[in-house]
Amino acid sequence: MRASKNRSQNFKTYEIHISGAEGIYEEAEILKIVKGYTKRALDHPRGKPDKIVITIEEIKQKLNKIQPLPVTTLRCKSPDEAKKIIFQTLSDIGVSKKGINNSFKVLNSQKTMRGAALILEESGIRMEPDRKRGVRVSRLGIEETAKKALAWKLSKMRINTTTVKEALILASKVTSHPDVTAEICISDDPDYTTGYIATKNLGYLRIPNIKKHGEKHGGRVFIIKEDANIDRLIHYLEKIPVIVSGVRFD
Ligand code: PML
Repeated sequence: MRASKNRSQNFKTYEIHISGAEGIYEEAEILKIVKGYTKRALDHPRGKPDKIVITIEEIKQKLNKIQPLPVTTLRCKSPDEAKKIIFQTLSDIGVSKKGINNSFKVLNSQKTMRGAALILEESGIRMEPDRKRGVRVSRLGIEETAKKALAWKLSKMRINTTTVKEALILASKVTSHPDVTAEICISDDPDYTTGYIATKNLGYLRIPNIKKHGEKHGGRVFIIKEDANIDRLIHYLEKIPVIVSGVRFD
């Protein structure tokens, strides 16, 4: 689902991103999911969309199974502290200052992207072919038993929400690609102030107070290997179906 609205300013019309969602579901669930996605788009805190596009595609390929990243919520009291945590975490895994600063530029920009930016870990160069659109992670979901086990685990941590589950599934797909070093995410929802940084080894690290309440900026940055094969990476993120499985009740 993709919801947007047009805004006119200085005789120009801009499309503003309102909300997006992706999933892999059984055919029997389609009506329920479409209703939920439509409601989500119409009620979004970023505003009322004037266009909602819902695309339903049959997946014919075999689904690739992945494990979800382990979840940790860090202690963080302010956006300044969040910045320090992100800086330290990324420096420790070898991301350059330039790479980190360029990532913050994208995340703090008022021009919210629909998809994610790709930033090289050493040179900090942006690599996504279309900067307005970004790379849109698609074809991702969770198996029914894994979904129940994940809900149970997250409930114990008091974070069993759709927002957390969807972000975790997305981060698990993104970091499962060997060319991805880390993902940083700040929600573009003005009411949602928890973000995260995710890596294959460190897991999904939630960062409360990553931005101030009411701020509309946000987005996703995928920090990638300097020699990443960009076409293959984008193909994996956008087209290869991946499903989270094997979550255990323990
Ligand atoms: C989003 O708005 O989709 C991003 C949410 C990021 C954080 C989710 C969490 O609380 O773990």
